[in-house]
Parts: sequence; structure tokens; C-alpha cells
Amino acid sequence: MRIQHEYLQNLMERVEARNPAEPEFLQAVGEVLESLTGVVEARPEFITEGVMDCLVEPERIIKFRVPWEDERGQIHVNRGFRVQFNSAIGPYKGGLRFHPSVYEGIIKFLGFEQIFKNSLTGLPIGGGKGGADFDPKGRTDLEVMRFCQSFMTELFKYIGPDTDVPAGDIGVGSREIGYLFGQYKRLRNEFTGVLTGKGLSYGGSLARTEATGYGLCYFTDCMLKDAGRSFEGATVVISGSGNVATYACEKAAALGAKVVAMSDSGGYIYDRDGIDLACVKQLKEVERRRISAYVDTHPGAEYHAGCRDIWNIPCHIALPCATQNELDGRSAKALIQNGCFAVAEGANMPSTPEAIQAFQSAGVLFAPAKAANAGGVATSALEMSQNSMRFYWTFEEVDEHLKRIMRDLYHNASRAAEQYGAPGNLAAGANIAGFLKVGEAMLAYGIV
Ligand code: NDP
Ligand code: 2IT
Repeated sequence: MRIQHEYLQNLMERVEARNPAEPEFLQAVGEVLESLTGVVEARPEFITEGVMDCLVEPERIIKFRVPWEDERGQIHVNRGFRVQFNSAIGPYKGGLRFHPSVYEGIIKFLGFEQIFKNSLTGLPIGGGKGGADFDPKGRTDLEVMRFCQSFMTELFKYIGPDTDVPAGDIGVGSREIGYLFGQYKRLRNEFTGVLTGKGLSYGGSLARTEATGYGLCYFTDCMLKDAGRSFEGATVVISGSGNVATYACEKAAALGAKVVAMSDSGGYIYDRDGIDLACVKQLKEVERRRISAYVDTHPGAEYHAGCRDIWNIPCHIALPCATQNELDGRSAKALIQNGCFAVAEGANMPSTPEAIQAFQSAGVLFAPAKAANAGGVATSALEMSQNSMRFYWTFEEVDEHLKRIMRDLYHNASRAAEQYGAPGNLAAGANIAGFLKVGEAMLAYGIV
């Protein structure tokens, strides 16, 4: 990628040289730097005061060994990470991902994205991310507990309710958060809001489970309405069948859409009658089985092995909610040819740069991840507020806050895009609006 601005292009080259073999991180940084050209032209102090150079370098990276014993007595050693990227506007905040594909570059890309996303929520949270190359699939509850306890036995030294507040991401849901929180509490002898996504019996927030998927639909709804469209009567394809996909499906259907496809890492289901979400929840959340089992009870539906072709299914709205780079240029072309008019990213960086380019040139409405999926972390911040107050809000109260946050976020990103000469480009607008607050705080601190 070539960035038009000379200093930013030069900075990008230095980032490439310092972070070789981390393509996801370079992709995330390149996309942000490119959209900040107008900002640094108007405010050169972001360059001269060192803000841009600091922005692309994590404040701290913690990398550790996670040894644990499985039920057969075999010892495993995984690698754990926490990237504390930027604390300019609040304690580091971001999820933990447990997936075999995790390495430093993935956590750095996610931590970097989190800085701007968290800033966009308008709430006081910095950017961080963590995880491990551990695969919870096929592991017993006991094994997952042992892994989580070993992971936290190292991580607890570096986190705290005013320092760094992890949460869930791929492979980390309420079961893992419970084990992690229990171990933190035991090691510190403190009951604090050090993690979010907690169970309701020990300080979790109502509506946090639903928040990312619901927030994605609230954001998309604003974007659609501005363009004279809506979810009502639309056909929707959603990739993934985890936390984000499940609640995106629930809300899209509540807003009048018909969701016809969902997937997991093995393949996708296509149900022309509309996905039976209760069945998907039972299979994925409760029984922890493969989505292929859906067709056993829904003979009218189809199962196809492999994930990519889900984007060949005709739809009006596509919601990629599984993982990074799951939607490439070829898939984007198929969506466009089939009449798709909006794409909103529930996952982090699910569209490749080629796909984004294709959507934008074809006039497809495009909601970028760091804006569209910010409802999860925003509600995590609401969980932190409730923990600090030692109080709780009702589901409806949290949901109302979430709606307002997503609406404001949409308008802020939209306005920033317009102000910096890219009207309608929410990807640029989100990067600009997210950056400005963090950049101002970094300027205020001087060189730190
Ligand atoms: P879950 O672990 O609950 O679900 C992940 C889903 O994606 C599963 O269906 C999984 O399939 C599928 N998946 C995972 N990896 C791959 C892969 N390499 N190829 C194809 N499918 C894959 O995670 P979440 O729903 O929490 O996260 C999904 C995305 O949303 C991630 O990008 C995450 O970073 C992002 N996100 C999550 C937030 C949250 O609050 N949870 C907030 C904002 C963003 P399988 O079951 O087979 O593994
Ligand atoms: O990518 C994300 O924003 C998350 N996984 C949620 C982070 C959080 O702290 O709730």
C-alpha cells in the first residue's frame, strides 16, 4: 500500500521494517494511517510532537508461558499475550482471544484497532488485547479451567480495574471469564471489576452478552435509514455462529429482516425459510457442537463445508461476524453482483482491503468494524461503571445507553468523514474521529 502523505508513508515503511511477518498488524496500521492524511495536514503537531510515531508502537507487550495438564496427565505449554497498546484516554480495555491462530501479530492488530474503537464509544477506555494459542475446542470444562487458571496466574500481575480490564473475544465466553475472574480474585484477594463479560451473579452487566450483535444492528439501522433503506424485509447473511453472530441474528430478525445463512469454522448453513436461531443457540452455546448438525432437524436447509462460499448466497445485507479477512475481493464481487446494498462488520477486520475497495466503488454502504462492533466494548465500559458504583442497571437501561452510544457513534463517524473531505466514507470517518480524541490526549501529556 502507498500512502499519499510523505511522512505517513515513511512511518509506514518503518512500521513494516520493525514488525516483519505480522501482516494483520501492518494491514490495520496501513488502513488507519492512510485515512489520517487530512488530519496531519491540518494539524502537523501530531507529527512534530511525536504522536504518530508513538501511536504505532504498543506501550507494553507482555508475553508468557502457560503450562497446564490435561485430563490424561499430559503437559501442554501454550503462549499467552497481553498487548497494552495505548492508555491515553483510560485503562487498557479489550478482549482475550483463545484460538490456535493467535500469535503476537494478531494480538497487536486487535489491540491497535481497539484504541480507535474504544475512543469512538465516547467512554474513558484505552486500547489493549490479549489471548493465547490455546484451542478450547474439544477440551473438557476441567481442562479449560486449568488453562484459564494458569493463564491468569501470570496475567494478574499486569492488570487491574484502573490499569487494564480484559474481556472475551473468540474462544473466550462466560465460562472462561468465570474461571479467569475466580483465579484473579483468589490471587489478589480483591473483588473488583477487573474483567468484563462477567456472569450476572458476580458483577456482570445485563445486556453485555447481547451488546456486540445488538449494537451492530443499531449502527447498521442508522446507516440504512440515512440512505433511505432499512432491515425491514431485507435478506441477511451472517457469518459465524458465536457471540456476535448470534445476537446480530436475533436483532436483525427483530428489526424485520430474514437471516438465511450462518456459519462456523467448518462450513455454513443456508435456510431459505429463515434461520431457526433457537436451534443454532442450542447447538453452539449449549451443546458446543458443529453447525452442520442444524440440517439433522431442518431437512429443508442445506449445509456446505467450507466458509468462503457463504458470500455467494444472494442477500441485501451482509454481516461478517466470524474472523479477520474472511471476506475477500472475490466474495465482495459476488455480493455486489447479487444485489447486496450494505455490509456491516461484526468481526474485527473481516473484509480485506480489496473487498472494502470493491464495496466503496460499487456504492455499497459499508460499516467498518471499529465503529459497527463497538457496542460490545461500550457495554463493557458500562459494566465497569456499574461495578464502580456497586450498583446495576436494568436490561432496558443498558440497552437504551447502547442505542444512544451507537447512534452518536454513527453520527460522529459520518460527520468526521464529511469534515475531512470523504463524505459517506465511514471507514475513514471512524479512523479520524477515533484518532482525534486519543491524539489530543497524547499531545496534552507531552513526550511520555
Ligand atoms: P466466538 O468464539 O463466540 O465465535 C466465533 C465464531 O467465528 C464461531 O462461529 C467460529 O466457528 C467462527 N470462527 C472463528 N475463527 C474462524 C476462522 N478462522 N474461520 C472461520 N470461522 C471462524 O467469538 P465472537 O463471536 O466473540 O467473535 C467473533 C468476531 O467478533 C471476532 O472477530 C471478534 O474479535 C469480534 N468481536 C467480538 C466482540 C465480543 O464482544 N465478543 C466485540 C467486538 C468484536 P467455530 O465455532 O467453528 O470456532
Ligand atoms: O473486539 C472487541 O471489542 C471485544 N472483543 C470486546 C472487548 C471488551 O473489552 O468488551
